[in-house]
Amino acid sequence: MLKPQESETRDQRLLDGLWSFRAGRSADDPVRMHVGWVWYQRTVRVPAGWSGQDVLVRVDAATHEGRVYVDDALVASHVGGYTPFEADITGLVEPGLTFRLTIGVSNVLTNETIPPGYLETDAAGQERQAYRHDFFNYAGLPRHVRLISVPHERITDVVVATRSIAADEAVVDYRAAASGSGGIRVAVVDADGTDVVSAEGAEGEVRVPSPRLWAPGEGNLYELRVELVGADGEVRDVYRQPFGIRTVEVRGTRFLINGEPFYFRGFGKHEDADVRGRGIDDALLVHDFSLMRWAGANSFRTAHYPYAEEVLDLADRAGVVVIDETAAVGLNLGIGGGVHGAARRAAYAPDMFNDRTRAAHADAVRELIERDRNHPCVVLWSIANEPEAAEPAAREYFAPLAALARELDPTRPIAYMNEAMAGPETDAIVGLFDVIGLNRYYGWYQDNANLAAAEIRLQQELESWARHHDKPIVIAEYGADAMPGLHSAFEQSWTEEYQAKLLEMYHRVFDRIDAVVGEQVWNFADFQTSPGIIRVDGNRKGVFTRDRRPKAAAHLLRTRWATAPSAGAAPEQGR
Ligand code: BDP
Repeated sequence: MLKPQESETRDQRLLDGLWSFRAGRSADDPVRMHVGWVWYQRTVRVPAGWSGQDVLVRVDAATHEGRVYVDDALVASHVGGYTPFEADITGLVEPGLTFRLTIGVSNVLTNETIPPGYLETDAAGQERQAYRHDFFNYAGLPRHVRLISVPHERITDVVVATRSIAADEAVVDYRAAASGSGGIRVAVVDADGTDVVSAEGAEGEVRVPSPRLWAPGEGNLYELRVELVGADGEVRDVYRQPFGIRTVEVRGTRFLINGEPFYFRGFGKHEDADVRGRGIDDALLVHDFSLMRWAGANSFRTAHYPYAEEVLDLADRAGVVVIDETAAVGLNLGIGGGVHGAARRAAYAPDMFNDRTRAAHADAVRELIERDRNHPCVVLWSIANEPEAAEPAAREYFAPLAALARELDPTRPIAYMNEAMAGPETDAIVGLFDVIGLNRYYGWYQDNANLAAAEIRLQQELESWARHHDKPIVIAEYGADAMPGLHSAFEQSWTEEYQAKLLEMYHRVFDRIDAVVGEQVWNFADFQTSPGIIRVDGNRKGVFTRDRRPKAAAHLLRTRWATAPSAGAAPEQGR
């Protein structure tokens, strides 16, 4: 789905600001723990200058299900909380006049939604939303709502991908879709605004001379200017799609960007901050990126859902590498509030994660890839976080999803993030993927406050993965909770020293294992979760506090990462 933009033929208004708000049930129902529908409403005036154009309304995210009404007419409904949807409302509104825009949003999660969850009724008769993922179920409208003006005959999709690169020329494939009868014409525009090459037709290739590659730390971008031209030669629509010229490939145990081995240094993140919850905030976004740069990070993972498109736009520009994840987190009955153990029943079953769950998961994969595939920052799709992966039925569940991701995007590798209950010999699905993503907590959930034992077990396990699978390993999570200001001279969990020492121990092990091509600490910053006995006003595994102040661990990372020889190079490894 195209991100809205202004051009010679297009316009948009962000409908940000305060809307009227009502939770769907009784007024004393505390909104924070509300389960079900809430309603946002405002009056919108369609700009008078938009006459003759089609008018769309686009919701960047309605978490987790949204319904859009223009006056009394339902114009769109959508399930899936982190991907956009839009409706053509041309026939219902008039330029210069106002209409009433109402958006209903439900936060309910079931076995058949992505992410999954379930409803419980407590002893007081109160219905509660329970879920198997470790972050607060912030819901509602966390991103922009837009009113959009587009020509009636218009460009509806653009896909750009690098086929090959060489010093003197890059070959870039493109594909555009349009409504109406016009023809497509494209031009590649460089950073100075100069057309470097052009082509005609809805699909084809362009050869870019002396390309300036997008690379880790170098956010070099081009634009593909796409024009829809009528039979009369008149330009009906113009859309400018930013893109980067770069290749991604997995070869043996190496992850290559532009043919060069890349080592991921960075974080699993969250869209989370005090007061605003998951709401988009440009200042926070810029601040997070500068803190990542300060720490020497070259990458992050959009744990555990697709982030706002603006996040990826900034990563493109900053040359920050992204592992892009669906919201499929919690497809695992063996994990509860962070504590891992054997599940008592099958996860993939008609009354649990079933065919409808998989259909919702397929939608999540499709909508993620269709939204984000033009971003050069995205180098790897993560189609699930910590699903049950040892049950043989996991293979049946995941094989079609992996195939779908490959079909939608043959240019990027795919992964899922594994948790420890499915080991190198019991994981039934790892063979479907190109990269092994591991989330490991030796020294925290296992061997707490015993780093010597944790080091031995971590090393043994990573060696075993490397022995059994010829694939690159990215450690997508490792870390420990730390309460800022808590210190100890002893090996004492929850202290800042322990968090830093644990990371240091992991780094020693990573540097001994050749197949490890990345380390992403869990988490960039402390974040809110549902209340629980192992959470202290949220998860404290951040190396920054929730208000973005560094703990001791952040300084340790800066020492290791900010001195790395180049943006993408591996640290000094015992290779
Ligand atoms: C992993 C999950 C992550 C949790 C983390 C933790 O992927 O979402 O927050 O553990 O327990 O299992 O801190």
